[in-house]
Amino acid sequence: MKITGVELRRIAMPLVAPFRTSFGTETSRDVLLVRVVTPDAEGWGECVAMSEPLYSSEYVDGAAEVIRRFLLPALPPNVDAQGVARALEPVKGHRMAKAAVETAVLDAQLRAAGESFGRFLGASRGRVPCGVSVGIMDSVPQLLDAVAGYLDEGYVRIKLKIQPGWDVEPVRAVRERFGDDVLLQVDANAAYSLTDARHLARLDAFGLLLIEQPLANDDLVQHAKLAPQLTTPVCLDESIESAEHAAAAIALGSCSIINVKPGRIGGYLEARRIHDLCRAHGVAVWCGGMLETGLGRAANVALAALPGFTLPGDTSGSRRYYATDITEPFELADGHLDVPSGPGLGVEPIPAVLDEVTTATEWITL
Ligand code: OSB
Ligand code: MG
Repeated sequence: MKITGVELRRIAMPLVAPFRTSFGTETSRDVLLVRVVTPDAEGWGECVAMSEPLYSSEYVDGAAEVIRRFLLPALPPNVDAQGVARALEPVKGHRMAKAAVETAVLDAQLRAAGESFGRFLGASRGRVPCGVSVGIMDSVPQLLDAVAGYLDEGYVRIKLKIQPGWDVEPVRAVRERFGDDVLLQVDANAAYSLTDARHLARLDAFGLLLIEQPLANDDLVQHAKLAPQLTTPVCLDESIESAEHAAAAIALGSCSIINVKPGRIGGYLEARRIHDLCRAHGVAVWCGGMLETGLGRAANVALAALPGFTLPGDTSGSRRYYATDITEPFELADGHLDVPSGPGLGVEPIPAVLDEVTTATEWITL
């Protein structure tokens, strides 16, 4: 496939409510979109890097810089999606930037071929069950109202963001109010250390599906020491940046579940490799999210439909984060989202909406 040029587009998407985690509070999402243009089709990739390097080392200005300065110049004149990672291999890290480029190339390739992401990746279902990630709140009553609203909307699983000082009490309150049948899990975004093991074991009483990333990003060994001290299964998010990390985590016993975020690990092809690896080892995977717009959401929903994704993902409806999405909104039906079936991502940006939220565009001729 010959790429004639690439547009880097920045959009500012206000959130319907502030989203607070152990690493910060977001009120607006600053998203970098990559649009690859070929003679036959165009393709979109959404970069999941956030404004600041607090979730991981990448951040959106840095991603734009590495894409324009190092990644696009490294692409050969003719490239398909499978060749992108190989061409970009000499550049270390920057997986979020690489994922955005690869996804845009894959989208263009699939649109030209008339094949959907779901079909290409190996989706085995037409719709996926949806969970929702619930931020840290100022008070427990406020949290209970938020959870009640999401359960009313049909979400089949609740994930509570936790941090020291906001863990056992909110979990207990949600269990007491909504009962033991609610699928419930927590996400610490690396806010604890191994010396907190006995405190974290207090969560064992609440029958959680999992605890996500309790310890630091680079601490596979310490997670392996923590896991046997908890009955709550340990799930890794930030720690897993590649299939190699996933293999190491499984071998070390650092986790028994993995949150697969294509953006974090370099793209959907690597995500499928992690899915296959985990499936072979009996390790459950689920599809995480990074507050994606409809473009990134479409691809995540397709991935979440693979057979090894046995737990509900953070694949919520568009309005969980955005009053107006840049694509037709994803809307829950019976707690599920449909996997788009059209070519490529199967969704398009709505030009007027896209223009309204655009803060900058840059055209790069290849
Ligand atoms: O740790 O899963 C995370 C959002 C931004 C950065 C990290 C995380 C999250 C979420 C929200 O939990 C997932 C989503 O709904 O998109
Ligand atoms: Mg997480």
